Parts: sequence; structure tokens; C-alpha cells
Amino acid sequence: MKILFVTTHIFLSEPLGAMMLMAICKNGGHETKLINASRGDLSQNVREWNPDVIAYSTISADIHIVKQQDHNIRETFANGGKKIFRIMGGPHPTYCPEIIDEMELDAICQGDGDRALPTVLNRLEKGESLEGIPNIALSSAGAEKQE
Ligand code: B12
Repeated sequence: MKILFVTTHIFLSEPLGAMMLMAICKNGGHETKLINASRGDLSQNVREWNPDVIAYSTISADIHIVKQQDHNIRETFANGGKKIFRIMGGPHPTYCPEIIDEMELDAICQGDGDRALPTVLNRLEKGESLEGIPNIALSSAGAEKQE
């Protein structure tokens, strides 16, 4: 699967969480790309690269940037475009799980994602249910998408 990781400001240090998860995804045979949500409108990148999954990695200080980008991306794909599975991990969804409803995400990861994310991807690939994966909370839309 093609996983597009989206982080925000690269501030003083590399985005270690997203980088670690990208390595894990690649080891699992997936294709990954990392983009910075703080730079321009991402919709074009998303249209060109055509990911199966968008994986937001977000701290609360930058949630407004991610919300705006996600809004633009969803507008781009609103009319009959491909359904992209949207998941968010990192400190923001860990502390503020209500973001799943605010952004109508398919899933969030609360806490560590190193086992949770590859499990989500493998099940998505096989069309299996995402219920019961430790650290993963699903929206009703995310659960239905597998059916
Ligand atoms: C190192 C660190 C910094 C460093 C480097 C930050 C950076 N850009 O990487 C410095 C000192 C610069 C820093 C600055 C700040 N920090 Co800081 N920082 C940390 C710290 C100690 C570790 C972060 C880290 O690298 N962890 C290791 C990686 C591997 O873990 P991770 O990123 O969390 O990723 C794992 C999971 O979250 C999850 N995951 C992450 N992304 C995704 C995506 C998906 C799709 C999935 C499924 C899972 C997933 O899986 C990963 C692997 O298990 C955390 C506290 C902590 N213990 O986590 C605070 C923390 C992230 N910082 C915090 C804050 C508030 C800040 C500042 C805003 C402080 C300030 N007032 O200026 C700034 C913001 C800087 C910025 N814009 O990035 C808060 C964020 C709270 C929140 N609600 O978002 C934290 C959580 C501390 C706290 N408990 O309050 N920080």
C-alpha cells in the first residue's frame, strides 16, 4: 500500500515518530512518502502520488495546520474521487481523541504506533476488520470501510 505521512514544522529535530513508522512500513513491503503540512497546499501532492492511506503525525500546537490541509484534501476528492483511509497518531490524538469526530478521521492511534500501524495496514490490505487492535480507535466510518 502507499502510505503518505504528513507532519508539521520540522522543529529542531527530525520527526522521529513518523520516521520510525515509515521504516516499519517499508520493512512490511509498503511504499511511503513524507510531506510537511506547513508548506503550501498538499492537495496537489496527494492527487499526484495517489496514496491509499494518509497518516497524520500531529502535536496539538499544529493541529490547525493539519485540519486546514485535511479540509483541502477532502474537497479535492469530494466528487467521486478515490476513498483514502485517513489515520492520525502522535500526541494530539493521544491526548485529544475527540479529533476523530472533529475531522471525521477513519482511525486514530493513541500512544505507540509501531505495532498498531502495521497491523492496521495488513488488515486493510486483506479487507479484514480493524476492530480490536491495541491503541487504535475507529470511527464508525473507518469500521464500515472494510466491509
Ligand atoms: C523530543 C521532544 C521535543 C523536541 C523535538 C520535537 C520534534 N519536532 O520532534 C523539542 C525540544 C524541539 C520539542 C519541542 C516542543 N514540544 Co516536545 N516533546 C518531545 C518528547 C520528549 C519526545 C518526542 C519524540 O520524539 N518521541 C519519540 C517518537 C518515536 O515518538 P512519537 O513521535 O510520539 O511517535 C510515536 C507515537 O506517537 C505514534 N505516532 C506518531 N505519529 C503517528 C502517526 C500515525 C499515523 C500513527 C498510527 C502513530 C503515530 O507512533 C510513534 C511510535 O510509537 C515528547 C514527550 C514524549 N515523551 O513523547 C514531547 C512533546 C511531544 N512535546 C510537546 C510540546 C508541547 C512541545 C512544544 C510545543 C513546546 C513549546 N511550548 O514550545 C514544542 C513544539 C515543537 C514542534 N513544533 O515540533 C508535547 C505535545 C503535547 C501535545 N498535546 O501535542 C509532548 C507530548 C510533551 C508533553 N507531554 O506535553 N519537543
